[in-house]
Amino acid sequence: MFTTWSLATIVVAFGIMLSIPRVALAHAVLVSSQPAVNSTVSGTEVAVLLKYNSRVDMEHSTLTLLEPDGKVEKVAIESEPEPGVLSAKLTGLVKGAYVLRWQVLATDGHITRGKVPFQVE
Ligand SMILES: [Cu+2]
Repeated sequence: MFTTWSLATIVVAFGIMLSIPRVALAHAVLVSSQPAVNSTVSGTEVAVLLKYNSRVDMEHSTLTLLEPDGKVEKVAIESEPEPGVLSAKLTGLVKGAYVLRWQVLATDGHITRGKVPFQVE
């Protein structure tokens, strides 16, 4: 009995999971980034360009940078060169591993977040 019940629960749960990606299509998803995910850049300054699949609200979006020494810094979003694209500038970079974390508010009112790990040589 218990096994049958569990299987039914799993099937229902899986059905719900399958329906989520269709809803998620309305959210802002990162299409491309500069620096690219897992790329290596050089120099102390890097221009950031994050491109999303939908319009985002620059005022309610945030960028933070996890630095090689573990410090987390807020990064100012400079401009929205075109709808769905955010630009920023990273300065004072040193050699090491960084993670740029983004959180954006899409025009559908949903917040999405993600990260862009990259290396500075
Ligand atoms: Cu959405």
